[in-house]
Amino acid sequence: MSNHSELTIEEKLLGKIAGEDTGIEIKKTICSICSHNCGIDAYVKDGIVIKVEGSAENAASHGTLCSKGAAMRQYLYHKDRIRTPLLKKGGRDSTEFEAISWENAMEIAASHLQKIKDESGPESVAFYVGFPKWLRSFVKRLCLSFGSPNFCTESSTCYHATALASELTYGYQSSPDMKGTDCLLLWSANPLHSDTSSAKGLLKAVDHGMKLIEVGPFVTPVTKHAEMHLRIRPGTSGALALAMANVIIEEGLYDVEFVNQFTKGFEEYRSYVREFTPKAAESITTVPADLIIRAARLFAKSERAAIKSGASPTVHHTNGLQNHRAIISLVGLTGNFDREGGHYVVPWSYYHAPNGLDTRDGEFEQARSAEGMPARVGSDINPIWDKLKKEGQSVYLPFQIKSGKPYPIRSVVGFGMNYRMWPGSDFMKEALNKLDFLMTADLFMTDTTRLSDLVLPVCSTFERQQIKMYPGRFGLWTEPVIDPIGESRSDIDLITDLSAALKLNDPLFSQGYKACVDWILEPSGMKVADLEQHPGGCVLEKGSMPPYQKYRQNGFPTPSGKMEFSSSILGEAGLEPLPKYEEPLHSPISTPDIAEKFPLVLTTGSRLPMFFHSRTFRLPWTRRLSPDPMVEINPVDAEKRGIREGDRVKLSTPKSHLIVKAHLTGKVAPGVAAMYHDYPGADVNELIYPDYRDPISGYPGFKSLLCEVESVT
Ligand SMILES: Nc1nc2c(c(=O)[nH]1)N[C@H]1C(S)=C(S)[C@@H](COP(=O)(O)OP(=O)(O)OC[C@H]3O[C@@H](n4cnc5c(=O)[nH]c(N)nc54)[C@H](O)[C@@H]3O)O[C@H]1N2
Ligand SMILES: Nc1nc2c(c(=O)[nH]1)N[C@H]1C(S)=C(S)[C@@H](COP(=O)(O)OP(=O)(O)OC[C@H]3O[C@@H](n4cnc5c(=O)[nH]c(N)nc54)[C@H](O)[C@@H]3O)O[C@H]1N2
Ligand code: SF4
Ligand SMILES: [Mo]
Repeated sequence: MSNHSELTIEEKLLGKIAGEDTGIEIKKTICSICSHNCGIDAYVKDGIVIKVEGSAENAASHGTLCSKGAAMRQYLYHKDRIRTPLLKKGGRDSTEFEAISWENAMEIAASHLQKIKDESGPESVAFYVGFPKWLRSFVKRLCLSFGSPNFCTESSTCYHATALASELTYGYQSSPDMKGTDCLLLWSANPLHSDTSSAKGLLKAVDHGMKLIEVGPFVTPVTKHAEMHLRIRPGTSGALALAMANVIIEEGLYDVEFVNQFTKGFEEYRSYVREFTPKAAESITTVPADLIIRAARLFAKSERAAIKSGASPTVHHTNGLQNHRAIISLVGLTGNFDREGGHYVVPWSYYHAPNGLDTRDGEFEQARSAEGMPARVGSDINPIWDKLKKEGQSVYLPFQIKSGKPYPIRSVVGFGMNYRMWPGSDFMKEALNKLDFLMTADLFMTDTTRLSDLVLPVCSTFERQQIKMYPGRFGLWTEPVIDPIGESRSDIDLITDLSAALKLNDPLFSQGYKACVDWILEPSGMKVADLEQHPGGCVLEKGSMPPYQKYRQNGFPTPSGKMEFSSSILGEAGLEPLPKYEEPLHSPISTPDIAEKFPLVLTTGSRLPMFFHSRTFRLPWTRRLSPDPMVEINPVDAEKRGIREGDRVKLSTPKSHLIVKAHLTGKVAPGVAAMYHDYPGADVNELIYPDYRDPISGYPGFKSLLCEVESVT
């Protein structure tokens, strides 16, 4: 590499070249715009980040940054960053705040929370964390030490239901092993938009001969690499999976030894899937029967096969949990569970990274047992969720705040809380407005912080310490690379200070973040100090990956000790034990009367590469890539309605409507409309009923409801 000695100092400064002469230093950190936490080389001069680049030594991101990460400086230094603690002046409807000190803020927070605790019990304070994952164990520990069972998170709408489906079926979660996998069923996942760090590996595997079957209503950047694309009607994954099972069983392509020895309920399942002939499934899913047959054969005849599903698109349906059980049952049926190149079970370690390390996250979170505390939010409605996930079902939070039943929730302490995440976000907003005390911590002033009585400014990864474990045995510890913006602080300092202000006497919190992390890591034999020696990250030497086929020794951690086609837990709860297919609550088949007025199937929130939920709309670089809120429809449907590209249209559901732009694209199938969530000024979640949800998981039906699009131009 050139040492740039031929350049003048002015040229070097212009090129932002690091060196003693330019005073530009390269400091190692990570991007926190999403939880992939790609490695970043921050070019820092005079305490200011002047450039960011992907950090080549990061084994997870390989030196790459996506469009959002590349705009990191706009995120860091945005004018919306909250610079001091803010106290609302005037009543709930006021939008005026006064700046106060941290000391004052902690006193105010503690006195309100203590008062509510004394009057109504600690359970009447709910603690909530939005998308941010890295601080969750700390907030949960705070919540339980305070005495409240109501720890709630954004996972009430994300990933946990796919995990729940897997736990009900296998007793644990698994993921594709991608070691010599011959066939990958990519079921509702668009890694080139949503999981860029895994995309490279996926395309490489395809180059090396792995066959890809894509399932999903959209044409995606992966489609051209796929052997076949099963373009289903949103919300019908279950019917497709059952039809694939039908073909696999009828043609004798299933793993007889595994099924006979290690599964429960196969006969009932076999007899149920007889209904789902490829022809029958074609009429439900719109996928041609011969394509279903070909996909089933390719998947089942492949030596090593796996299913990569998205974190949430299969479960964002009112029938999502059973649909997902039907999908993952195909893994066991074909004998691909817990084996090389199939699905691998690696217990989750610190921050949910499957890396073979033994850590005590669970113990840390449960500083105090929730046993004996009142029932968690939503547990009466979704007892299975409550039993297995052991956290409140956030989707039910606004209902309990509003009704005061079974007991009042009077305060919410929210970290990274965005009420626009909720189905019926207007309903959630009304609920928050009913609280006696709403306190939120965020980097930015948002629609939610603006509602709050007390707003606390937190900082980004560039300004804080953070441990990060990546799947694939790589980890790192960051030190701040710049001073915090304004008086913002790390969430962890806020949490530990609040704990002290509430006099919770937490012996670990009082020692600070690093000591807490060391405590969590202790069984692994690793310490923060080991990671500190490698600021760009290092391979985790400690621990070892578990063997395959653990079930042969230990059975499955389900009530029967087997993989359960027929779930004991669901059966005992009086629910349907088989992964039975039901139509979405609203669909052209289940509610033809509604479909008459709202004939299109609406799917919301499929990921766009330049946005991350609510986070990057405010960044000029990313916003410019998709400036206006738009609904995407197929040109065939547009033509029927006299709609042209860019027309202003009314997108309506039985609940409400929005005026947005029309984008005509073959990406969405005929009969389907798609809109991204969180768009400022056009919140699609206002079009969804707050109780439009799956009866078992409580998950919202974000991705299959009914709508109509009409021209208003
Ligand atoms: N850029 C970006 N990346 C993200 C996020 C983001 O906001 N922005 N969010 C992150 C989070 S929290 C999550 S949960 C993941 C989600 O990311 P993914 O799991 O990839 O989910 P989506 O992009 O919603 O949908 C992926 C594919 O699912 C299919 N699909 C859409 N609707 C349906 C349906 O009704 N049924 C079926 N069977 N398939 C459907 C479509 O073909 C779509 O291309 O992305 C993560 N990554
Ligand atoms: N219609 C529809 N709605 C959906 C979905 C959909 O597909 N369709 N997807 C659902 C899914 S899967 C998800 S994951 C949710 C997204 O859930 P949200 O929680 O809405 O996600 P974000 O908007 O990314 O983050 C919330 C807030 O966290 C703040 N934040 C960022 N980093 C930190 C931090 O380190 N500390 C603190 N205290 N705050 C921070 C951000 O500034 C932001 O205001 O949306 C759900 N809602
Ligand atoms: S926003 Fe992009 S660069 Fe940042 S962590 Fe996520 S994928 Fe990586
Ligand atoms: Mo999510």
